[in-house]
Amino acid sequence: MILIKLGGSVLTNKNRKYSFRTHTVKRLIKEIKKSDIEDYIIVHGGGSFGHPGAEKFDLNTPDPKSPAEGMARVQLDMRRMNNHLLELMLDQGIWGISIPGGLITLFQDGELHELDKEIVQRYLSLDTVPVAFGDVTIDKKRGLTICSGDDIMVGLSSLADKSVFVSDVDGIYKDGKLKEEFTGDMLPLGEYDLSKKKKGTDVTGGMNEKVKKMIEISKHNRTYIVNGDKKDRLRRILDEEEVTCTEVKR
Ligand code: IP8
Repeated sequence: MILIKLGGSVLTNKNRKYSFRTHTVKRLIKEIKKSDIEDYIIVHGGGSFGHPGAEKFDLNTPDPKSPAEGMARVQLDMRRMNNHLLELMLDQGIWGISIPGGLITLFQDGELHELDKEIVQRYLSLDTVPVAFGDVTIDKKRGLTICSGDDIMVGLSSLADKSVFVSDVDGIYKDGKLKEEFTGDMLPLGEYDLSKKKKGTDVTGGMNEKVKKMIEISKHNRTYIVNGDKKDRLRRILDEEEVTCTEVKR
């Protein structure tokens, strides 16, 4: 079983609200289809659909503004984004099933508390491809919070033997050098190691938070980050071929 996280930075143009990168996403779906993998789950992030609204309503803080309206708006934006992806998958004969993060998770003070893996497994057993995504969800303390695609990856990690994070960078840099392997003791990343690309809003913590979650995931499976903007890298990593990437290890 392989978990594929399609990051918001490859699915959308993060500097332009609601800008879905149809051409790139079509290619990434083709790469998945062309690869030899059979059982996989797709997870995606929020990009310029989820993050601007989450920021506007402070949904990732203990004290959101107009929480009911914020929840309704951001949930709608995320479902629109998910629909774009599902449509492109369907066009290529991949039967994706929408799994909103808000319906399979429960949070406790901003941290993932529970994730219903059984729902995901049942869709898998029906020969479909579950497509779970970052969302607004219920928080037992705060009322609501943001569930990132990375939280979903953590929650599903015990089901998989490999996790692939598809991003817009070649991997993780330390002291300006791309690392083939990255371990927890190399954190935190310095200013110099973070991508200089302008990324738009990101309410869920940026690269340091992502890498911490990847380290958590690597307790259960082999965990990689690869550049989805470069042709064929996703397919190569899925097929266990040599490719530029970083493997994250505990
Ligand atoms: O892009 C965030 O998911 P992420 C989801 O994986 C929302 O951090 C709703 C902003």
